[in-house]
Amino acid sequence: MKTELSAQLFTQAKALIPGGVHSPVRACRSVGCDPLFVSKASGCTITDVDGNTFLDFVGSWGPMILGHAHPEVLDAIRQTALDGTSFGASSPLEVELATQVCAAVPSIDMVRFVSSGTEATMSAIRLARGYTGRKVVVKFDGCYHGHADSFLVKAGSGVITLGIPGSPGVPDDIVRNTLSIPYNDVAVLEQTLRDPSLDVACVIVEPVAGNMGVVAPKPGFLRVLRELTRELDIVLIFDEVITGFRLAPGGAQEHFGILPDLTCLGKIIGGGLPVGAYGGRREIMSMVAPEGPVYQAGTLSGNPLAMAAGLATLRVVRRPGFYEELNEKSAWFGAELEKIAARSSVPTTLNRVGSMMTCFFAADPVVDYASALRADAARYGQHYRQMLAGGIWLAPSQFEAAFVSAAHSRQHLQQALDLAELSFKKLMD
Ligand code: KE4
Repeated sequence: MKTELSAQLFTQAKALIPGGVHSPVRACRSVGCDPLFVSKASGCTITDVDGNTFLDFVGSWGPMILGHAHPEVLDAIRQTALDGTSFGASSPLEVELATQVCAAVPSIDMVRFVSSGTEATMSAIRLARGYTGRKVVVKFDGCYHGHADSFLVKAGSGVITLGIPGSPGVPDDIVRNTLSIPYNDVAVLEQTLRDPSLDVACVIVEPVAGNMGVVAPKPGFLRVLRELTRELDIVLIFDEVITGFRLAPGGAQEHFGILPDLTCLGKIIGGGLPVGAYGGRREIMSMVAPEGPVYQAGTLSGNPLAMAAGLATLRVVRRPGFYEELNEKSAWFGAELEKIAARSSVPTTLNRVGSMMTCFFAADPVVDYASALRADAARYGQHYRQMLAGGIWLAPSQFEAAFVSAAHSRQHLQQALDLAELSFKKLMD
């Protein structure tokens, strides 16, 4: 596979940009190769600057549920751009998208748009602290909520991949108010939330974790979390930046029937453009400036192009049968992958919820951060490189999710399965 132009660009990039990338996981360090530079993408394929085309299972880390360059999304962006790209003032599209989000997500009465998932989650915990007057944020090991200071303790996603247990530059007196406990452990959860010495403002959780690889909540985990936080007047925040409009129109909270107090969204609601959102109960959201005292602002919040791309995306996902078809073919794909792994005797565990999944190179179940870290990341790296050479674009980390999109046909998925079978065989050589 020719990679000369990517190599040249990477050399240039490293002189100008830290690590040569604008987000650490893209550097592909944990999978032992240099990043390829993308020139274009369409449907379920992505093409690099050297002309190599791949079947894409990253989907820009979740936003591209329709596939890339969907004609309705492109038309919406194109038409909107003709009337200008940013006003720094209110415009009709932000009201329309707010209407769609509030109608689709069961727990959201009011919503505020921002420009990234990180902005959404950092604003949500500030709001929870302002609403309760308390300080402590409880999160879960292996869950990643973006790179705001308060979250960088035992985070998932890029931090696991880079092996940074937190991060330099985060003052102790910030992370002193963040407690990270094991995911799926109701005993530790109850003990923590009932600890009278703790002044817990909120719990933030990925209702399906995607950033230690995909890890589903054990039966009852979310219910107990909801019951305890309600009993103790602790704000429950679902970080649905990945799961929002991925698992269902109403995200994980619709999928599991558990309603949080606040929800963070991102990725899909921007249709590939920069959008994040946080929303929830009116009595909490009305605390946000200028209606209330909790300050949050953003130059490009509600950007018309991003709103238009998000609206076009939600129009398509709302069509009858969209999720049924996506989830059915994802289930088929996951089941076939499990059969291939079993035939190849490569120790793997497949965790899948809807169209998000992770094939862990681990023999035992992966139910939390500690068990995820027992996966063989080096073997994942070998698999990654073999699949890339065969034309399959996977997440460059064992601790991320793979996504199936509406643009993946059964033929595309079968092509990926055939290559996975070859790759597994090589892993056992
Ligand atoms: P952004 O600030 O990257 O838009 O969103 C942060 C975020 C918040 N919450 C969840 C559940 C998330 O998954 C993310 C970001 N996801 C990662 C991939 N797992 C983004 C990829 C990257 O960091 O480059």
